[in-house]
Amino acid sequence: MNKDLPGHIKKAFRSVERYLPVVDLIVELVDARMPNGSRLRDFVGKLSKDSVIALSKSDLADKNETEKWIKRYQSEGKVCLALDCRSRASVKALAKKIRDVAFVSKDGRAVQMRKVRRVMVIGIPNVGKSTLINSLAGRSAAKTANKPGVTRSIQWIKLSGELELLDLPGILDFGLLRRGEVLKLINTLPGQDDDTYTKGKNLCELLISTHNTHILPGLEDADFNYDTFIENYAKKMNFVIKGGNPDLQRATNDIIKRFQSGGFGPVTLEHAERDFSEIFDKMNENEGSEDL
Ligand SMILES: Nc1nc2c(ncn2[C@@H]2O[C@H](COP(=O)(O)OP(=O)(O)OP(=O)(O)O)[C@@H](O)[C@H]2O)c(=O)[nH]1
Ligand SMILES: [Mg+2]
Repeated sequence: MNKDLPGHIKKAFRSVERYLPVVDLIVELVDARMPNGSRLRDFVGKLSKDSVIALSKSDLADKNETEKWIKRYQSEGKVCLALDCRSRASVKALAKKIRDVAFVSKDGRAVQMRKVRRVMVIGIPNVGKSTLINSLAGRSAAKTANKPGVTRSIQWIKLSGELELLDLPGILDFGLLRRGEVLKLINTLPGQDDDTYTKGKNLCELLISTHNTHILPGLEDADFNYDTFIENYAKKMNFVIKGGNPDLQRATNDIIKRFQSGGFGPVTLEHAERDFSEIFDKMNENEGSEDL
């Protein structure tokens, strides 16, 4: 475990270890806009428990790509489904899967050994864990907000019947932290406003890599250059600073906010049929190229 991780994340790791023996099922929540890039694959893999992969924020992701991700995880033997965690109707399918997996033994017979079945929801910060739990429970039992690090303490939330869900703070492992610049695009790391230039540049490069160039004029240019692109965007939007120069910072923030809030329509930044590891690794090298 990284000794530099924030206290509540270290606590979350300890809680996973502590509660694992009494947990029957893990719901691994990943962001549908970047499924593998937001997945605690190694960590969850080592826990040796039945697990379901749920793709959160699928309302913000490209539906075709989400289908491909589901097929990919299913072909790897995983139970997987896509959700809008804010919608009770959307999480119903997950509630059914949880019951199927948690209450039916491997040979297909109903499990009766213990009455209460416990489910742990694991995922990176701000992926939608508490929102999902609230929708499953049908009430606002867990605190939520659109910033990473909202859940600080661990709590069991009782669902109707014999299910209990564990809401944990978000977890980040070494592999994901190494790709911090990529995670900032989906608003997962605290202190994200420090280098908007890098974020804007990375977002545009990923939009190009995933063939989302129709979103903004200039992205499709064969000799795409971020500095020229963002200057043109600021001019077009009439973002100016004193003296009449284009406001590049405002332009960058505007693009990032629009992407994060779904303002460009559904967009997926990682394709299931291609390995994005190299592209993501390179994103951290874009760091701090220019002062805005
Ligand atoms: N559009 C959309 N927004 C979602 C979805 N799930 C969660 N959100 C939003 O994402 C933000 C973060 O949700 P939380 O449930 O607090 O996330 P968390 O994983 O519990 O975050 P931490 O406790 O900080 O680790 C909130 O603004 C939610 O409304 C979803 O499926 N679609
Ligand atoms: Mg939470």
